[in-house]
Amino acid sequence: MAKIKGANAVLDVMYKWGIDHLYGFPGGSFDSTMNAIYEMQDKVKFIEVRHEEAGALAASAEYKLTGKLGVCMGSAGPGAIHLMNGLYDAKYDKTPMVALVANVPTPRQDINFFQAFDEMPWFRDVAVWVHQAKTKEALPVLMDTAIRQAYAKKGPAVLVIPKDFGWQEIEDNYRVSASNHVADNYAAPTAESIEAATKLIKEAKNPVVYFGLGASGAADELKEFSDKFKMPMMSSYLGKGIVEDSFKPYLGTIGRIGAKAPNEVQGHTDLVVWVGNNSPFSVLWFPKNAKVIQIDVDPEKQGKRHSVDVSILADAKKSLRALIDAGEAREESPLYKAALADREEWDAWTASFADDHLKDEGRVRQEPIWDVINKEAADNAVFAIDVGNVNMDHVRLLNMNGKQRWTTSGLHATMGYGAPAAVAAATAYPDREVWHLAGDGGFAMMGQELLTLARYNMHVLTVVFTNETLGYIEAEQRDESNQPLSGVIIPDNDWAKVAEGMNMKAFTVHDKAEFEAAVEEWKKMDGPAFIDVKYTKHMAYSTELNTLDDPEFVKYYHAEALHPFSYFAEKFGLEIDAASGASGHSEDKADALQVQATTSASTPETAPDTTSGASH
Ligand SMILES: Cc1cc2nc3c(=O)[nH]c(=O)nc-3n(C[C@H](O)[C@H](O)[C@H](O)COP(=O)(O)OP(=O)(O)OC[C@H]3O[C@@H](n4cnc5c(N)ncnc54)[C@H](O)[C@@H]3O)c2cc1C
Ligand SMILES: Cc1ncc(C[n+]2csc(CCOP(=O)(O)OP(=O)(O)O)c2C)c(N)n1
Ligand SMILES: [Mg+2]
Repeated sequence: MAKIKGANAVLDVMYKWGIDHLYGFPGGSFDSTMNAIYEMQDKVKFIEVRHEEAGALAASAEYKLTGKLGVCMGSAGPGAIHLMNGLYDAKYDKTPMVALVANVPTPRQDINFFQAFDEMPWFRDVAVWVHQAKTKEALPVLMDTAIRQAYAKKGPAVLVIPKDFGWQEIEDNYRVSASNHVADNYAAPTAESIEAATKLIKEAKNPVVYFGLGASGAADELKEFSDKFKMPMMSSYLGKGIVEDSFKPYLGTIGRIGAKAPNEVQGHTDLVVWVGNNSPFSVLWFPKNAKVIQIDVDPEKQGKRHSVDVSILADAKKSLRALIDAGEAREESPLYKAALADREEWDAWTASFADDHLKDEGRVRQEPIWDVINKEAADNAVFAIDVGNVNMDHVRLLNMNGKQRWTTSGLHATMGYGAPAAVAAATAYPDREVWHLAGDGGFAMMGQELLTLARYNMHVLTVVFTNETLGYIEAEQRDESNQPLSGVIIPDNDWAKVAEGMNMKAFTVHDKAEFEAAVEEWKKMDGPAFIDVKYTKHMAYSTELNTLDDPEFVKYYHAEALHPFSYFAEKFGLEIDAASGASGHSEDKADALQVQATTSASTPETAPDTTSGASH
């Protein structure tokens, strides 16, 4: 019988699952695995990141972008701990991934040896499955199990490899279950649930669709559904990009980062068709007495965020198709007309700044920069988005076409996600353009990964929006809690010099023309480039406040051309119970709504909630 070393067997199993690379960083406890990486370099590419957290975030981003599981590694002790943030990102965004963690040789594990820890308890909270091999023969079996567990439970699986087992030989007769892996195949809806939902759709006055990432395979059905039943559509943030932004009835994302129309429209519906969406902020939205048809494949999600009248425990695509086929076409409702007009005005207002680039104390505004990104990004570009105001700019200003891909750290929302995600994007899609977009604070957290982008000559454009502040938190301190700004300053830096020092062509730009020229330079290049945009320090329009009746608000946001929602309501004959706009909510209110949403069996007869934003 042929023999194979334990660590080689682990990589061999991975390879047989179709995974030909992993992200990592060596350590003494990983000597046997590093040796396997060396010996198997023809099959498995080792992408050497500069921080284990970056490797873990890259592995998480890889599945989010491609649907294929990513693998990362961290050596015993500090290397293992550094993985944690990436593992939590995967846990909260329901992302399959495998982390290989080293441990010191078995005889040294219980004697307080250098970097010897009982690592299993560390990972128990975050991992969907965690196991340390007790025999060398178990290694390939456990790797096969880790991959199956990660896919099945949609989260990170952790395999701890004692160093000595990695060196030792085992018989090369283990079985790999890769060929038995089947893609998710969720149920079709029951006839009863479709009948009940169709009745609600027929009876509703002002129905809307609210979809999320669970609808990602159902873009055509969403559009057909919206068109047939004349429902405006809104999404969670992770729902962005499923339906192209140019589809007018898709208003965008609800929440603090979203645009004005979706935040206003949500407060005036009487029926929500809630599709594959578990947005944590949604407990704050929609009238409490609005009826809900919820389509989700996970029974635990049914009724979690709002009281539900018809639960459809089934796949989004199949359910929407069944509803389209079963229902009668509807006329445009007053809310539908008001919604589209509200969006149109917002689009025109946004576009009006596209060339008005130095309005804010001589620094370039968001719109001109994103106008260039919209024009220059390839039709199949991939966007790696960090965490901060960049999420707001991305969701409001990037016109995605349905073919482009993007990723961020959704629920865990960790700063520093962008650079590792760019590494993953460039690895998974070497022939596509990758745009890494980050604030100065987020970039400073994981900026060392420019070294990785440069070393592997990845065609990634890193754009850093330098506003010299942790803007997302600055806006929250000012708008939400009205407190003095505290701890938000980031001293300005010559970020381009930093990037040049990391072997990258770099530019500093101050206006639209300079930005455009720098982007075009990069597009002609083969590898990475870096642009430091000296960006506006002025915060983007606050949908959280949205107090268009306040002259100070209007002046600060240059919002003279915008109307409050009541204007559109009146114009299209929509009866509204309360003026929409200001949120004025608190976390306490969110908690109260959560309790209401998860405990009420019947729909409470209470006044509509007019909350517009989300306090994060
Ligand atoms: C700085 C920052 C600010 C943010 N602000 C906002 C905000 O203002 N608004 C906002 O919405 N989000 C915001 N987010 C993102 C937020 O934290 C969540 O990550 C996001 O809302 C979750 O989106 P989701 O529910 O669509 O995805 P997920 O959490 O992945 O949920 C998907 C749902 O779909 C279901 N599903 C899966 N497959 C199917 C299928 N085939 N058919 C049917 N159902 C299926 C799942 O069971 C699940 O319930 C922000 C993130 C950041 C980083
Ligand atoms: C690791 C981590 N620490 C803190 C936060 C809280 N947080 C969210 S956004 C943000 C500010 C982001 O600042 P920057 O990257 O400069 O972007 P800006 O909002 O200024 O565009 C902070 C501190 C976080 N999400 N992740
Ligand atoms: Mg900043």
